[in-house]
Amino acid sequence: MKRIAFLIIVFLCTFAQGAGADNTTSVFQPVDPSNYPDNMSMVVSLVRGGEALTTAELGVFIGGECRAAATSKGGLYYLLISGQGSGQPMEIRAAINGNIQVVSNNLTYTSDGNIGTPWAPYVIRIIDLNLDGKTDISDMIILVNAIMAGSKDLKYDINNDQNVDVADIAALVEVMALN
Ligand SMILES: [Ca+2]
Ligand SMILES: [Ca+2]
Repeated sequence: MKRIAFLIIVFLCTFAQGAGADNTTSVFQPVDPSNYPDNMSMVVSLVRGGEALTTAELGVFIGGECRAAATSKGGLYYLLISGQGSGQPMEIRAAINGNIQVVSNNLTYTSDGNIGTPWAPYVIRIIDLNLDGKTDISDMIILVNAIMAGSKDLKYDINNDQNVDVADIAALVEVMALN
């Protein structure tokens, strides 16, 4: 059953990434998949400020090489990642408004593996409080000011624990440290 689910998702990823100019990515240029024997699928939802971010481009990198790239289809990013074997760390980069940043570096490649499905996508939260396409010190200043002002607005809940407090500063430091 798991295998069938994997094949369905691979099909969806292939379909979503299919030919046609409007489906191609412009920032990230993935390798030719025929150079690699294995596949892994990922279905990602990007969330920024509590809303789906559908205008980005996502790239999956292993050893500095782009192994998959996608624009959003129906609000989700379908990635079919080329690889060989399992165990390599993956870095996911997002291009937002012309800026490229690392948004995840804690996932591992698994041959025939799958992370996220169309019905339960893997959620990556983009922390960008001033919506300038970057996660940097400007966002930290906004966050610190919001916490000092006692804001309870969950757009400042960086660590997603439903509270706005100093723990969110530490969480933002971790996000900033990715880049
Ligand atoms: Ca920002
Ligand atoms: Ca929090």
